[in-house]
Amino acid sequence: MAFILQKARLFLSFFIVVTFSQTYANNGYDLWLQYKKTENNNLLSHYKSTVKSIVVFGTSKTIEISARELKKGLSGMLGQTIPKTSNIESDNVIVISSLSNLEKNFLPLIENDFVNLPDEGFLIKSVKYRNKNLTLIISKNDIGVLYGSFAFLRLLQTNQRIDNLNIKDAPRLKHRLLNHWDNPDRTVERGYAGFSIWNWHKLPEYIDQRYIDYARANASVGINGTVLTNVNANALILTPEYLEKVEALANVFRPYGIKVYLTARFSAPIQIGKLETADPLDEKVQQWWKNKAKEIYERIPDFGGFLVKANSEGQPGPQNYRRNHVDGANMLADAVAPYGGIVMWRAFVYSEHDPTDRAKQAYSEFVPYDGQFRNNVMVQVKNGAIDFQPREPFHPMFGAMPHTPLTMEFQITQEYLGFSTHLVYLPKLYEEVLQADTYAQGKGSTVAKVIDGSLHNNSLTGMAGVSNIGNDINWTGHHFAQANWYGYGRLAWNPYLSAEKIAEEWIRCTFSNSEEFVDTIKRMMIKSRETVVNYMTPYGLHHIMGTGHHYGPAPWVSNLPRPEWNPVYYHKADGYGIGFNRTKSGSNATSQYFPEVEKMYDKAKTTPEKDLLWFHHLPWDYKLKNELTLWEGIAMKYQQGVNEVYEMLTTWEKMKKYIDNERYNDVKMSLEIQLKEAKWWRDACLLYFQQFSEMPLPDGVHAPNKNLDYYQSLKFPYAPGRG
Ligand code: GCV
Repeated sequence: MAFILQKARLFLSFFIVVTFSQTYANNGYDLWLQYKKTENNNLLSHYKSTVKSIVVFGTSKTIEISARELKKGLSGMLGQTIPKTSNIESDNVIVISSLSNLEKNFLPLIENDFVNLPDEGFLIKSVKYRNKNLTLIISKNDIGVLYGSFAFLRLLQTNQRIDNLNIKDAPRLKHRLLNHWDNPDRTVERGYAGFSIWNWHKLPEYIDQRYIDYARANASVGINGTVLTNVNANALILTPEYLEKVEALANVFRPYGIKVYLTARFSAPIQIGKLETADPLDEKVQQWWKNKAKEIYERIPDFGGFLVKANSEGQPGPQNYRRNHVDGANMLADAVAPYGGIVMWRAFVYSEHDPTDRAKQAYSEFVPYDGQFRNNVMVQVKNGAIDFQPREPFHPMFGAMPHTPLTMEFQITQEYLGFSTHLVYLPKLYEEVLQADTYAQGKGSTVAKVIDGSLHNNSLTGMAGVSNIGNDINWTGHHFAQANWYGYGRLAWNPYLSAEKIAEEWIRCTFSNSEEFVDTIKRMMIKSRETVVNYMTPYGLHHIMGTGHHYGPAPWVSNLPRPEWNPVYYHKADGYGIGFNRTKSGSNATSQYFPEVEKMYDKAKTTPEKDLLWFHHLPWDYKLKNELTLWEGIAMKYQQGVNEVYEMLTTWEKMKKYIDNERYNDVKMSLEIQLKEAKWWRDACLLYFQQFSEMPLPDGVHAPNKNLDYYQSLKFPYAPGRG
């Protein structure tokens, strides 16, 4: 009897452990590819009756991966194994194939759909064939099949019906890249999710499963390139020892449609090539780069090209040799051109020797070169003219270089937005920039149209996202930061998608399809970007964070050697008021915009209030649209930001029943940190600015319980992300 009881107990505890871990443990490693069994019974039976097996044409690795993904995803979501079969006569089959491998009989069913379908595009179509119901996932080339498979799975993940499908989709941008600011020692500049996922020491022999999972996750949202190394570059990566490691990664990524790119340190010919100069007009230097490109392409025939940060923040560049950006970019472009490679030359430049407004410098330096770059050069421009602030007006370079392909650089890692402890849904920020109207060719000339090439008829198009990925188990440090990786990828695929639609997709794929949960969390995510602006930099304030690490508020900093490194340079608070005058009577940065935009920004009354202090220095008693004085408005926004974080926390708590314990607790702890830090921003900034406004805090704004000295004394020598 005792024996039986013991057995029963053992069984029971096994059962509890299994059930518990399946239901409640989720460390987030699977990202948005959770593939949980469909909970809605009607949909489940619809899926089961529509999908019985998978037929695969083609044998490439990409096709194999597509078939494996479909099998995994469908089996998970249908709760039963979906087999591969070779019988095309069966009913309710998913057929995957590229056009060239497709069984001839199917061609008449889809041929017309392929007119004008770009290379990586795909078709998902429900058809009748010999009285049988089939779903075709067909593409021009194999990678489109993988994209189509993920798109099909997403339909089930987001609880949509899968009969009567006729979906045609293709990426709007050609180069959809992640930029890793990862160093050879595995530190990540501005990385807040652990160390770099590239284990250079163990490469090329040791292929971490993470590399494969990374490629899979990227392919699932259409990312097709990755710059492995930091733009603050180390020439070592171009040595044979490291290129062998890069080659190993390229081999892993290739079947997922992902090309590798490297950052090129401009002084590499000196550092690793033993030349005396890196002058781009020196023939030996040019030959060195040509040889280097040949060496790389011999190893990696589909190598994407180089990303370069030159003459910026201490990086070497052509100006060290009295040459210019065109000379530097074109030299590298010539080296990779024979192999189809590209050069992404960054426009993030500003100089301590240039006394003009930092916000004007990139435009002034680059726009005169329009049309002079080789046709395999893209100029990579950050979304705003300063540096990935919680809010910046769009960069005036967009629209201003009609003869030069511009690629958009967004930051996914949250350097200025609370690292990986603050819940901030960034696609809202990306959308705001992409939808901004440059007026370059009249009304409707959005930034999205500049970067997708439609405005100026460019075919070389792209988007770069500074990665937030590290070796944390959940990849991005915060579970909700995964949504920023996901959302970036979706917008790089189609910059016209709405942030709201993307949020909804992500929530359904990552957490739950329960309508209450989806609606509530979507609202929370959509609002979260404005919330961080409210408690950090309301009304267009910017660059008032801590020095170096950029952690927390420090609007008081004024002692750094370069003027434009100091927060006081940006907010200019004084007894009269606050804000940076960038109008005609100030730095005249507004003149870099097209006339309609310039006119709007040149007057405080026509400037959207969200950008007010970016462009105007206004008195503390300036009347806002809501009748509050500027001082009151600023104080109220800081308080509102804090209140909104508190709301996020309570919202999350209310949603507990929909979430596994592990992710619930992780996010809750981060929200508690976010709340603490939002209060810190509010109190430190208001105490500091109050010295100038000399006005009382309005009703409803919480009085700080520490003094300014306390906030000014805080030091964070070990804040993460210093690289
Ligand atoms: C990689 C900012 C960041 C730097 C970054 C730089 C850039 O200045 O603080 O860490 O350097 O932008 O984008 O090059």
